[in-house]
Amino acid sequence: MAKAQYNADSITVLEGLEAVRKRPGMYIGSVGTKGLNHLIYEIVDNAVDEHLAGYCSEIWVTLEADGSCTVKDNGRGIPVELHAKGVSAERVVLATLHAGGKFDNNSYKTSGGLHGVGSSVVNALSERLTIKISRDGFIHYDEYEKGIPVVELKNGLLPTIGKTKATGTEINFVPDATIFEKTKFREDWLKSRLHESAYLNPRLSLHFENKRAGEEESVTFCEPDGIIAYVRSLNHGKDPIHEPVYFKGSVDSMEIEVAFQFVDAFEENVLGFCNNIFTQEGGTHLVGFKAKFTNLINTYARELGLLKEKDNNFTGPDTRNGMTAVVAVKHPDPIFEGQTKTKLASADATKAVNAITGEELVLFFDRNLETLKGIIACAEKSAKIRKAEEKAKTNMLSKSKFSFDSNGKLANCESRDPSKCEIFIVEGDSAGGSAKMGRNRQFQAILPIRGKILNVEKASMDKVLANAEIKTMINAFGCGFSEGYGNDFDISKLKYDKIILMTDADVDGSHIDTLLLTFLYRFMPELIYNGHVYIAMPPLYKVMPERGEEKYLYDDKALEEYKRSHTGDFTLQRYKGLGEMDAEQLWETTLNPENRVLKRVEIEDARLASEVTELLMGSDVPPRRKFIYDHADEAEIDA
Ligand code: TSJ
Repeated sequence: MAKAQYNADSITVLEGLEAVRKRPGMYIGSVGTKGLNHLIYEIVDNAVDEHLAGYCSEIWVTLEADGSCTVKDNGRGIPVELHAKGVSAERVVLATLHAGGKFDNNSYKTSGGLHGVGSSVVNALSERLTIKISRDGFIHYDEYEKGIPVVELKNGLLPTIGKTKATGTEINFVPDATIFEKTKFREDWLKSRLHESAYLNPRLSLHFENKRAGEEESVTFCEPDGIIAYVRSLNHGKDPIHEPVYFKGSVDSMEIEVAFQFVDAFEENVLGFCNNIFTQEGGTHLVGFKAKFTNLINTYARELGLLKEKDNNFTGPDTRNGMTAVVAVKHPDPIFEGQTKTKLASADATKAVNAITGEELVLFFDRNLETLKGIIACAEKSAKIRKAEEKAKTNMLSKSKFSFDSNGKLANCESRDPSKCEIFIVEGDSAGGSAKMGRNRQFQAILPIRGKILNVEKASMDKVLANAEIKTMINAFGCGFSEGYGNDFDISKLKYDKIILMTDADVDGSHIDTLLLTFLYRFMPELIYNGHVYIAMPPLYKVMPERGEEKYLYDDKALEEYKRSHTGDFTLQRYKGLGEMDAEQLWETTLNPENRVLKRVEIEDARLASEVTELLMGSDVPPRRKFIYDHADEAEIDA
């Protein structure tokens, strides 16, 4: 097909695309699976914006059998008429960096901003992208390769490929395999993201369909109860002490929505969103909510005589002990900062959320005294153990500084250069023993742990810190930890570049992984954010052919492949656990950076960890294998 004529504008466009393709990480964060999945979120966010503008009620997201992704909505359809630059407006949206919003009067845009990178970025990073726009009675068609249009315009307008009474936008794209390390979209992350959008947009239906061979599935996410349902689902399987509390309000052009519910557990789970974007690093909206909440609880506790004159106020974390909350704000012009630009910085959000929380919660608590008392009881429990914790922590830290005994089982490495060092957390003493013998002691440390570590979600902090395995890990990593009232975490003191979880490929092993991830996520989340945490993938099989080389196989796909391609007899050995391998085999298959397979843990894995525990513990078949096969293509061989 003939290419469009080049003029000054199209040269600017090409330069823009070139910039995106040269430094994709700058636009989408990474060229790994996370960045890859972001492509879909960006496109979906455009459709969600159409919903926010009031014109779209359904979004369909399909993972196609050919590896591409289709996103379709029933909105107005991207404008196709001639734009000022002499081409269809669609071209301007899809092929100009940071375009979009130009025709848009929707004031709470998600896409095209700091988080949404703009559909043109997706276009630039796609081998092929096709778009069908149903609008004005016709289906208008356009197509791009690596962001460059391959359809010839007539008088600047798109060709039509049919008539229709419907309206909407449909995009199909194939991510560029020369840009991305992997091109297989992560289905579980996508579904959880779509579900999140459903909770945040109660009048929107999001239909997910997976058409990839062997993975066929279709599910619709629709949550008419919105963030109330979100809080309920976050508390699924826990013991709530009251029904969710919900309130909303607006200040100036900001809209604020809050839902919360306390559970009987020592944990705090407050999620913030701004314009549908999850604010991972928190920010001003949460500051406003938390400050007013703490202030109200202390005021009520004194009024009710539950705090006496001599008593100190509850701390912020005390008043949020057991709280699960979603704070969602809509801001016409949000400012984001922080390492990952997921911290809301707009100062007016603090004031607005503070004000609405004050007004609405007073109304609620005055009418619901029992709930209020239940919440104050949670704060009392927290304050009580806080003192014990402070003591436990001081004891532990002072002891650990001088004594080595809680590091007794650690076989440290010789190098003191953290950038080269690795620590393996190994399940079981026998595998730990083999690992100690098989490792490269120059840079590999081995820390065997016995049985199941404490589930930190369920335990109070003093118990957590009294747990021997946890003490040993905190000591070994060297970077302290952050939790609740204190933050002693300092990543610059981390002694190992890679923290590698090495457990059996069975239900117990995966439970241990989950517990370890939960611990790391709660106490040292930066280790996960910064990509220091890995899961070792020991082989599942060894094949010993009558003729030819012995081989280790890491998943069932590899076994099938081997059976298909290998002629002649062979013996198949199935590894059930790490303990079945001797030191040499363990080195060869799981420790040696030349051969081993490591899966890097991304933050979504940790966020999903508790759901995964349920999945893994609730089934008869050893499902970790399935879980890992589902993600086997994720595994990276680090050579
Ligand atoms: F941008 C995109 F390609 F990523 C994309 C945009 C992908 C998908 C699946 C949907 C959309 C999209 C855009 N859906 N709906 C819209 N709406 C508009 O772009 C639109 C329509 C009409 C008007 C108007 O003022 O008449 C304005 C806008 C921004």
